[in-house]
Amino acid sequence: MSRRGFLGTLAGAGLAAAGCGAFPESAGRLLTSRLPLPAPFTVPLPIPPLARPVAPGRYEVTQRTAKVEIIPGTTTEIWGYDATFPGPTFELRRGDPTTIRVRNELPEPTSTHLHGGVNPPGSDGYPTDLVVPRGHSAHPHGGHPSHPGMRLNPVAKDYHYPLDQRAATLWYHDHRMDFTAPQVWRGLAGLALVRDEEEDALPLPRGERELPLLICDRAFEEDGSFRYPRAHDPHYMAGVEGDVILVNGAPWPVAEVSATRHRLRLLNASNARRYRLRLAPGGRFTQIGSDAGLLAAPVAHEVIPISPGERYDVVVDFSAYPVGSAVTLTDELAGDVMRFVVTRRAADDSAVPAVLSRPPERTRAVAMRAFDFRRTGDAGNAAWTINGRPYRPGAPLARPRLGTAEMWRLTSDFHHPVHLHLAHFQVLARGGRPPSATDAGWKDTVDVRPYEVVDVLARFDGHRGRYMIHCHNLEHEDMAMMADFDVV
Ligand SMILES: [Cu+2]
Repeated sequence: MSRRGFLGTLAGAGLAAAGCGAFPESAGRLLTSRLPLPAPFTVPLPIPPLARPVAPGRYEVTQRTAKVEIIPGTTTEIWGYDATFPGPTFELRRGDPTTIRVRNELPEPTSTHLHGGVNPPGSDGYPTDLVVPRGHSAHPHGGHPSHPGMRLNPVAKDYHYPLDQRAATLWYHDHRMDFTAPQVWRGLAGLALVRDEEEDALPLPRGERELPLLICDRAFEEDGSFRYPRAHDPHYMAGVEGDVILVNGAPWPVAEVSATRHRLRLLNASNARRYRLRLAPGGRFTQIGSDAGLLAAPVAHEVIPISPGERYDVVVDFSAYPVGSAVTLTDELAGDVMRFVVTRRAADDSAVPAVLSRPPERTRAVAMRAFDFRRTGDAGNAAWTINGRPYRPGAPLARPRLGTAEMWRLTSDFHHPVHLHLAHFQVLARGGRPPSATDAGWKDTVDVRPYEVVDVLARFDGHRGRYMIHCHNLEHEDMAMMADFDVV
């Protein structure tokens, strides 16, 4: 179905159900599973495998379908990078340029975006820069006129990452025009950790005490397959939420830990679900990093609100709990996420220093621009738009100059986690007031809540060319809430 076709049929009923009244914290519509679900905290926490280079600075990864056991006793077909969900974790280093060849053996085209990466436009995962699998129609949009900027790369594409950027928790995921939401739901996402000397010098927990936690929700059919609505279903215009919380691909898992500090790299890889993470029976997260790298100094939080696309790099000190304790990572909005069981005492020479890093300074904004994220049109003809416009590739809404900073004012009618490609930003204000403690640091995604005004200072560094600003609620993204900007 064409974009125009589905926009023409949007009824808006789902949005009304999810978004009316006092604006609940949830952003999507719940899809419930049709099979018995496992008891929480029975499946061990998996750690995604590390990607192995085929040569220095060179990786090859193949997108394939696979049958995996997610709900014990059933199998689920996934679409995975190297047939795993999450995909392999890439351990990358600042100053070591890396090429990743992505080979597509799936039934549909893909585009891979390294989220948080400062990459040239040809390797940024533009939504119409597609890797088309062998045997697929040469016109993946089925009769659409070709989009400006559309590129069809047969079978494989090399993504070049200069890695001239600070240590940070990045992630990669599919970004195909109109189909990101269903393709990420099937499993096309994984982590990429950038390390550097500044981070190496810190006495942070490492090795098995550094846990990447990719958190997402899914729903399952009776036969174990992923449950998802038909693409662009207007009843799910608000976004799709599942009733099973997966961490690293396992339902409400459990991890045994020693009574020591652990570094948790939290990523919300959900399509639409927002979380407010807490520790039960109590405890604190010491935040050391944001989306785009280490903070200047640690910040303590009891609750971490995390919207789709955001990362929080935190340290939890399990020595605060008696051996034998269960420490549950919970979501204030929906319940359990995963559990840690403190099994033994152990020596701990890690620490969280009072000074962590020297992030780049803020520079003066040379321009101010406004981006309004809003549903437009009436029930029969609704779309998610930016400044009133549904996404049109090749029609940039802004032309910031390379090497400058601009203040971008983000306004919203609903929950919209706003993501900028290329540019990292700092939150300057929320609703004219100082930002929240959890807004600290350089970021690439910010949770803009209903009727909120969020001001960010964005730096346009690294590369000229075409990039994007979009909502990271993936259903909103697929229903046109994206725009290009050109760095000139
Ligand atoms: Cu949105």
